[in-house]
Amino acid sequence: MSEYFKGIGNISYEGSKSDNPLSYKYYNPEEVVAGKTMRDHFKFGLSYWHTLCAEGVDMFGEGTADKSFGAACAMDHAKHKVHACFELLGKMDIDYFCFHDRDVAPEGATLAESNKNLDIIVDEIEGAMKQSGKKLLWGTANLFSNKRFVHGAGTAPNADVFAYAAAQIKKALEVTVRLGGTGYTFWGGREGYETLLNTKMGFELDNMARLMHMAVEYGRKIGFTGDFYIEPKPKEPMKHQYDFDAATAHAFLQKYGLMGDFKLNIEANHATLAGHSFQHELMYARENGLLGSIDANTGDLLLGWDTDQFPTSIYEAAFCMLEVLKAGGFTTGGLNFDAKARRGSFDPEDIFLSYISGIDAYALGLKIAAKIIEDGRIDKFVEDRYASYKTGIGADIVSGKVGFVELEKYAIEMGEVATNKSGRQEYLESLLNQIIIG
Ligand code: XLS
Ligand code: CA
Ligand code: CA
Repeated sequence: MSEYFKGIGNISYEGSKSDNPLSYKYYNPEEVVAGKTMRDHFKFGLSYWHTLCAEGVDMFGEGTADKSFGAACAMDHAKHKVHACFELLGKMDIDYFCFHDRDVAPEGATLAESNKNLDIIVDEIEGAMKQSGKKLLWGTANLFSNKRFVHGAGTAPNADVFAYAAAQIKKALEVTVRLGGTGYTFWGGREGYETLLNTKMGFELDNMARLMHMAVEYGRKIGFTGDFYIEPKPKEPMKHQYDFDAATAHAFLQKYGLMGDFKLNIEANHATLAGHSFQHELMYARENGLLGSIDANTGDLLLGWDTDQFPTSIYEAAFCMLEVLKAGGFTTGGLNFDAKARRGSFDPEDIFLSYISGIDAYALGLKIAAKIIEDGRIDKFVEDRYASYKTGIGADIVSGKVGFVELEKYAIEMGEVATNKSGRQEYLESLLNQIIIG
């Protein structure tokens, strides 16, 4: 088997004093934090599309990174990508990967040919998985790149496109089950609209739900026991995407009776595009039992689009891991780096350096999150802030004992609200720094 990343050996934990750029400074996979090894907490995943496919093309320029892996033709290229992927997983000690059907195998002239191509490459992936012990976190179908999906897939105005999308998901589900994936993601890149002048919004949403019900029915039939995920994103490429944010996806799942089979795959960059913080989306998902998996990355606030950069902010990583710890950890999901090195970082080595930057940031984030919980002062502050609901009139409100009539009587007798306590935002922000630095 050829080696694609020659001269780069296994990346291992060398500690924070190491000056070897090709080592983990904080991620020590077997170190126990908050009762579990770091490896088990994170279930780190590699994104096939960015890592093996993206060559740094942007709207204004061609690729800068060579990801041809010395291949002669499309199918040969696909095979080389599989082995390059497993070399990276092995060298970086990453246990999981995620892919779209079209990332791994080229689209053929017909759907039957595309399926055949996929089967050939999935054989290759299955072999590499058996040999290495690496696992599939989630699978998905690319229902946004081909021009047939110009007006959407499940929400397309053309029923033939709906049928094609359904067929593609059927195959992607079969592949996910075959490879033991524990999640299946719906990211609706084209499921939205450019103008309401030509759009039946309600009908499109009904159709999206029809497609998802078909996926659940078929998936369960062929033995998929994992979770389906909706990955919210408000826009880009469409002006408006229906899975706008966690709360919108939640309302959709409830309306169409899909709760139970679906959870959410929360991506940091999509949260900020929706005008939320990453933590907001994660907290919303956790508090509603919907925290399924995470696409870890970051945007750039000055650019304002979906730049899918590797995350290096330890604050963001800490807030994220705080939600994961409070949720009791991942079940089917994990932490997939849906991220790519910048266009200017085009050396093969940059793939390693960028994963190291994200993985180390999350290792620090986990440790900070565990410290926040162990310290307990922030959680206690929040508990105390709502203490008035534990006794007296507050307890009566929560238990449903009182309504407007009783509350009016209470308010009249009370006169004015006697005390309102400070929210102490600045104190909490500096306490957080104190907990981090110690
Ligand atoms: C694009 C999305 C996509 C999904 C999978 O913005 O992040 O890559 O994660 O289809
Ligand atoms: Ca994503
Ligand atoms: Ca993204």
